[in-house]
Amino acid sequence: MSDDEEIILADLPDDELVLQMMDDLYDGLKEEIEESVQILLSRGWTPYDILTKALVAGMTIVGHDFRDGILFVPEVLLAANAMKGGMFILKPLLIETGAPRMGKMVIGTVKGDIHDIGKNLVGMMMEGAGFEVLDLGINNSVEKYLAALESEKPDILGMSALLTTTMPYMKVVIDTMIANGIRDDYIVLVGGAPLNEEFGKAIGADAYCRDAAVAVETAKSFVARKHNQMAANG
Ligand code: B12
Repeated sequence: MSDDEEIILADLPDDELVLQMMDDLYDGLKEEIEESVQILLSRGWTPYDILTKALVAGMTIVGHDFRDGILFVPEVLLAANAMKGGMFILKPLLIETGAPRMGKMVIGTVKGDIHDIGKNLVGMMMEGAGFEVLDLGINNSVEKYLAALESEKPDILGMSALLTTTMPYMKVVIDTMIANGIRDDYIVLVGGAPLNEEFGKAIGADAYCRDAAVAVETAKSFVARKHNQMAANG
């Protein structure tokens, strides 16, 4: 196909459309991403499959090329913006599952860190699974986390960090919770690309979750355990 010939997204079969979406995400084409998301929805794709198989998969490629110095911050910002366009369409659909209220989560990215795509995904998936989610946004200080715990009384605190320089701040938050005698009142889940299970253990979190699906499963099992304990204690 020549360059000036426009691709009609709706004419592409599913597999080609998904590949095209990865290209469009890479090029930061928000409108095309939004259109493709709508096309896949109209073809019966589940919001979850669109999110994971097209958007998250596409963002992974962007991530690799950013790491390797092929893409730079402005391009990645455009890609992130295109991804957000797609997520904005999917969010209400993911939430619309009518799942019973499972519990409440306060989630935020730690101080010094402005990455929020993964955190937003976790929040969306948690809402989709029936959790009430209060999103504190990015760049959260220990004071902001503690104030939200105090006012919202959630079951779960979720912290996100994407930088090796900001991930230690999670320990600052947990240590302050310990010092204030409130650590055990909450289930603390942590996540973000540079983290791993050992790090989660070392800083005293209840669990590290590698992705949003694991976050939902982990949250469900911890909340169930907490409710059982409460029932056993009368
Ligand atoms: C997009 C992006 C950006 C965008 C962010 C846009 C936005 N609104 O978020 C922009 C361009 C702004 C950006 C800026 C920077 N970035 Co950046 N960025 C990325 C990139 C390419 C993708 C991150 C992403 O969105 N991934 C997709 C999501 C879906 O995945 P995720 O975040 O990992 O989240 C999943 C899991 O980790 C988990 N999870 C995440 N959070 C949580 C929380 C909880 C509670 C749970 C349970 C689970 C969980 O579930 C999520 C969903 O499945 C990564 C590369 C990478 N491979 O991660 C670099 C990366 C994180 N960035 C990096 C860097 C260096 C920077 C900058 C310092 C660059 C600069 N020189 O200015 C700045 C930092 C600014 C700051 N102070 O924060 C480095 C970090 C390296 C390091 N060792 O610390 C990376 C790894 C790229 C690289 N290899 O060099 N970045």
